[in-house]
Amino acid sequence: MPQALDELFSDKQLKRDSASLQRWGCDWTRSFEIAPSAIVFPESVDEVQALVRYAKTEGVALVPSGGRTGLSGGAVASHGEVVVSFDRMNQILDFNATDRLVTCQAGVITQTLQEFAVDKGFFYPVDFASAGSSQIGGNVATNAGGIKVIRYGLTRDWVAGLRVVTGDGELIDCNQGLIKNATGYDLRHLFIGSEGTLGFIVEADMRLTRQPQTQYVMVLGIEQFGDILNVLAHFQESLSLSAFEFFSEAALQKVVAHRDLQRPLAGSADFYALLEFDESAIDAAGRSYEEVVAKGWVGDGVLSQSQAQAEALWQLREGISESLAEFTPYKNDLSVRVSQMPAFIEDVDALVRASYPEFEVCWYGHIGDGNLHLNILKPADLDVTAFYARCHEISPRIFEQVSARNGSISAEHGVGLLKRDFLGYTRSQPEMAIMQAVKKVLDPAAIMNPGKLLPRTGGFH
Ligand code: S2G
Ligand code: ZN
Repeated sequence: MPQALDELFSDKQLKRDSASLQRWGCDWTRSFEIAPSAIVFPESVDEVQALVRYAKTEGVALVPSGGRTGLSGGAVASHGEVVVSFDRMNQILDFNATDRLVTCQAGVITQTLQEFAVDKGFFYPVDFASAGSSQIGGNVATNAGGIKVIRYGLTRDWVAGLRVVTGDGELIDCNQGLIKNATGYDLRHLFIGSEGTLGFIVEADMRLTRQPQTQYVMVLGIEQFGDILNVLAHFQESLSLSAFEFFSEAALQKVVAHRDLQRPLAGSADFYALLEFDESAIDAAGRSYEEVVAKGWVGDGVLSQSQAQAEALWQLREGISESLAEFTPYKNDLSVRVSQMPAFIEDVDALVRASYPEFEVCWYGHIGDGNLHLNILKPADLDVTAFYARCHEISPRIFEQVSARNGSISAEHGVGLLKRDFLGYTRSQPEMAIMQAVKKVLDPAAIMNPGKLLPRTGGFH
């Protein structure tokens, strides 16, 4: 690696030892080789710009690295790239109560922003299991969703301003935190979800909202996959939900065993719905509960009686991902419109059961916003390469189902390396051509996270 990195960064900002290369060259995927050439830790926007200008001149590939909680290989460095960690750009730079805006450096941990907002009497509503280690820059770069999308939307909806360093080393300031700004293309939304392939997010002006009322949680036992959506529709007739999640009995067994938790109900069911709503909706929720039981959709249910119990019930859902990790799951993160969900679930569940009779399947996810997480668990006696090959074989057939319903082959986890070659199941050829053209404009030397998100067109793979 040219020595110029040593001129750009101090010793404490530059690592080449193998332990560091392994630690910062990966994300939460486990199926890619980890082989960066160096890890750099810029401490300012100027340093990021100087690095990108050097990389553009020298043709050095750069991979952005935040909390490294990604699930699609978006932050994986396998080809000698230089990993750009934002761990040291982790300060909250500004807060304005009137504007309800917090200006964060990219490396601010999501939970830090959530706690900062509460301290100031506000609320940052985007939340998910990895919020304790994910970073705002990565949340914006992947348009992270999580468990409150049904009421609060996605990260995209909370970005009021963005500072980005493009592949030319230019610093672009998008939207300046304005509520209204009708002056042409909103480039903010081009960078949000671009997974570091168009530029590196260095600062974000994040919006805050009012703190919610005390929240109550219900977990309901449901036998038929399709009835989960009947329950969703019925509750939504009489109250506004802040969350509507689901998980299968198989997923519940894994999380109860892994975290030594209490099961939510006396008996078991094939599926469980977890609902969260405001204290003021508790009577309406009680009535809806009785009605869905009377309709035969729900067998049993529990309502949290305290904040502690609400959190314990949430653990049953939020602990699933971590509880499955030991089974090296092959993950699919799918979405269709909620109206398409019942038929889609039936088709994909039948296909998965027929395709993987020998594999254990765990379903869970944010069904209230049309997002299913399908995890196929690796049998103990099957090696990971053979297991992933078997799963990869069937993925196209699952994606055909998704495509037939105009769904997404990656609802919230991004494309990265894992879904890159399947992008055509969700994006049209003209769209992908436009994305390639935009990439050429913003990253002319193809150094910004090359090989990620966009299918290969020759050059860096
Ligand atoms: C979830 C977390 C990542 C995974 O639990 O909602 O997005 O393991 C997931 O699927
Ligand atoms: Zn999720």
